Amino acid sequence: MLNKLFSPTEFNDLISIKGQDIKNIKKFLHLMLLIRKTEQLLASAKKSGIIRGPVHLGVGQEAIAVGISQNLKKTDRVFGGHRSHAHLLTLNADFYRLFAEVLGKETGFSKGMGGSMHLFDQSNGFYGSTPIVAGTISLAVGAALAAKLQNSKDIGVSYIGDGAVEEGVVHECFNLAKVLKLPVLFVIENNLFASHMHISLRQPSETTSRFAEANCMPYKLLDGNDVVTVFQNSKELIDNLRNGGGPAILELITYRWYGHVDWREDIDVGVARSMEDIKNWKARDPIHRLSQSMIHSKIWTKEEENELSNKIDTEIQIAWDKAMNDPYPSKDSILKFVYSNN
Ligand SMILES: Cc1ncc(C[n+]2csc(CCOP(=O)(O)OP(=O)(O)O)c2C)c(N)n1
Ligand SMILES: [Mg+2]
Repeated sequence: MLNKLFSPTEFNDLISIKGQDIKNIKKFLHLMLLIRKTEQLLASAKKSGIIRGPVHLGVGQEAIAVGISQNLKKTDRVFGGHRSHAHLLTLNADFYRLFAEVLGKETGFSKGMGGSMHLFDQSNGFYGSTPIVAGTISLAVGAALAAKLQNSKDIGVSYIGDGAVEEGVVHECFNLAKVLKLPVLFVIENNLFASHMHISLRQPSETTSRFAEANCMPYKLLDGNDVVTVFQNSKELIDNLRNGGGPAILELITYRWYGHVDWREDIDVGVARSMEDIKNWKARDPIHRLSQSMIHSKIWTKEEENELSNKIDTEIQIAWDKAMNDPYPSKDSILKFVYSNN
């Protein structure tokens, strides 16, 4: 199983959808496509210079946020990092406000003052992202503590990368969450790279969930490109969290198609990634695997997929044009929303 997980040529099987709610499966496909296309548009706008700030794209990793989020409530508290478009969009598919944010417009998720790496949408459960690697994990633990003290049954979710696990605060958080038995799910998106460096050059093992054992926590290590696997297994861990079972780690093996930042696919090539690897991992595309499985089970046709794809393209283009025409924040809003004397 483990070898298979890391071998790009061996893990492109169809996804098992037998016994699943078809409505859910269609929703997974819709959301993953929407997130993919939103990020692809960001990639091309970055390439053409319209977007000024950096964008860290998670194309190829969509199944993780989509699978987990179907088990979340709006009152749960989700925290992300520098690569968090999917974490937010799966809770609130308002790609228009993401476009506006990335373009620095006042209609954006953070009123145009945060950009791609400072996203915030509390009413839908997204409590924030920051570019500081592992910068929000302690906030997720704090939010889980609050939820526990409020007897609310809400949970905290912390999305971190395999690189973030190398930050000391992560281990303090694992420890504290366990000792206080907090309802927090630590999701490790292991895409095998931190910036340009492969995990084998940074850690003694290619997996990170071994730290769950050190902290006596339940954990699962799974194929992050299989949305149904992610959905089912996160459900099990989340149900346990809500019932007072204490924190858990979910490590998901995946791969990002673009380089560390912005639109270049090959920015990491020559450092540690080969074009061959990228090609093989693309064969493990979480969207294609799901749509193929749906077509195979006759709950979906290629025509329906094309129709959905065209519909999303149109919606995204309309949203992008609207965001492009939106105003920038006024100067006095800087004093109102960035600095506060409150
Ligand atoms: C505290 C801190 N150290 C270093 C950086 C520079 N940096 C930005 S992203 C990144 C790699 C993060 O890798 P990982 O956690 O695996 O996330 P991924 O980029 O793979 O999604 C680094 C080192 C930073 N932003 N913050
Ligand atoms: Mg990584």
